[in-house]
Amino acid sequence: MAEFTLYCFGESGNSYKPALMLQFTGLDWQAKFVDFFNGETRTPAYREMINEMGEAPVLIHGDRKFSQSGVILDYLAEVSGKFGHTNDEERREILRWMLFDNHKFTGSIASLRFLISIAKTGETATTDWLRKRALGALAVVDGHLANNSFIIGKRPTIADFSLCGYLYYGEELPFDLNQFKHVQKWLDTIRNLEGWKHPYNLMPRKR
Ligand SMILES: N[C@@H](CCC(=O)N[C@@H](CS)C(=O)NCC(=O)O)C(=O)O
Repeated sequence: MAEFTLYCFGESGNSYKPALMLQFTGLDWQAKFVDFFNGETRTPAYREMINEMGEAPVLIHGDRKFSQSGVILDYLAEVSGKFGHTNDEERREILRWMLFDNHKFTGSIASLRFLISIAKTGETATTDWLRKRALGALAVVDGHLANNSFIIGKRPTIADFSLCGYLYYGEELPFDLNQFKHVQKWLDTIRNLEGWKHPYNLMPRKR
């Protein structure tokens, strides 16, 4: 039995964020498959036993349980001593970018990918709105990375792992990432860090 268990599934970029962190830190972890596509996260049992919010990821460490990828990343930085802040200013910068990620960046990119590539709704007023919002948020991050190798400067932190969570899904992304040159370079740099794996090689899938 591994020290850490991550409830996750391959298609979940939000789960990929802590899975990547577990991978980069070298912590002893195992994945526990969540059958999202058959409704597991919406069952009363999941909400009662695993996560009242009805979401993956969830991290189990001994008798402690965490949900929300940002909280899990923060906890893993604390227990591993890696990829976290070294002072209060960095702590706030990391928090600032992870909040931006959860709200506007992942919030729009993940929803757009779900509608177009998984639910296959076709183009609608909702996807049009989400695409504009996703591209706007990507432009913000691209502009920031024009002057910074990583999100809070010269070294990777949990803010990078949070923001990059959905960007390795290639053709499932319903927009052209090539227009964001600095984002592309940053993704390549993260891809070259020791231990990097694609989400589908890191987390289980059943489809
Ligand atoms: N803000 C949350 C988002 C988690 C989330 O939306 N998870 C999705 C999978 S990527 C989920 O489990 N959805 C379940 C549902 O909507 O029923 C986080 O960062 O952990």
